[in-house]
Amino acid sequence: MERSRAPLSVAILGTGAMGRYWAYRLRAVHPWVIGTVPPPYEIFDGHTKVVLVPRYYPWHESPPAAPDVVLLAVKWRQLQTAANWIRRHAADSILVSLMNGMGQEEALRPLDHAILLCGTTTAAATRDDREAHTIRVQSHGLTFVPAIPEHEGVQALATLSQAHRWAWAWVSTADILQRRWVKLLQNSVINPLTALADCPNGEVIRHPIWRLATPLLTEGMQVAARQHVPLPDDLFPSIVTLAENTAANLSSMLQDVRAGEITEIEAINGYLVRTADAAQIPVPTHRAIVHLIHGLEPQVTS
Ligand code: KPL
Repeated sequence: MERSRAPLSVAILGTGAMGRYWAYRLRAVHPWVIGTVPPPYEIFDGHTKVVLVPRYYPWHESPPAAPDVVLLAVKWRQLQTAANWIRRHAADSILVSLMNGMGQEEALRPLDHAILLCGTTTAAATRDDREAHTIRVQSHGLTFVPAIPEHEGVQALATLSQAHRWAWAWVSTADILQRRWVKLLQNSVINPLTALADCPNGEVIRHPIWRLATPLLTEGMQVAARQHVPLPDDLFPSIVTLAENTAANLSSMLQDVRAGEITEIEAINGYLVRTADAAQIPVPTHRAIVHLIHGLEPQVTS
């Protein structure tokens, strides 16, 4: 397929809250958005309201050219749809995944001719319950992406991110691995516990269910240790701080449960259980949590 002539074209896969957030954050480079919800999108960022009308292509429609960069901002349940789109329209593009959880590499393995940069972000946005096209920016946070200085395209993307102040930090692969594990362990505690207690992040630390936080973290840290991932000493207080800093937020898992959708549990606690099983490490609390969250999801009948 003919490549786009723009200096660096970006396609954002996903039109949920995070897809729209990235369309807003990267608006200076006019990214296309691919998904199911057509623009206009209303973005509330503090007291500022922006109406965004990016170029939009539904999943089934072909874009005019292959994008140079694909930013994966889909939910896990749409990863297969995204992978199919990439296979058809962006087989050689640079893929940047900022999805929660782990296991993207395995899920996207058939596309191993593309460069996959798995990063992590603390940017957060939520969909407005009343207005389907509206999102609220909760935090611009910081985004960490693995730097590959020897790759020309990745280098061009890094330069672009700096020029437009996206707050993307380009760090070593070892650094990113540690950051992804920290995020995984944080999400493995806050997300399912808020979903089970049906409360915002700030309330869960005072809820009786928070007693499960310590066993969840202890088991998760054992799995990380077996993977030789060094972790900071202050992980438990950092999780409490994260919950406090995002106090009014409904975690992404709670949002999914309330919307009656399949959650990301398999990419978070489920990933920990599978990794632990392979290393024969007992993780009974994570196993129970995965089971309980599946009980809150819609039951798929075949
Ligand atoms: O990443 C999050 C999520 O909801 O997925 C946190 C940090 C817990 C914020 O809600």
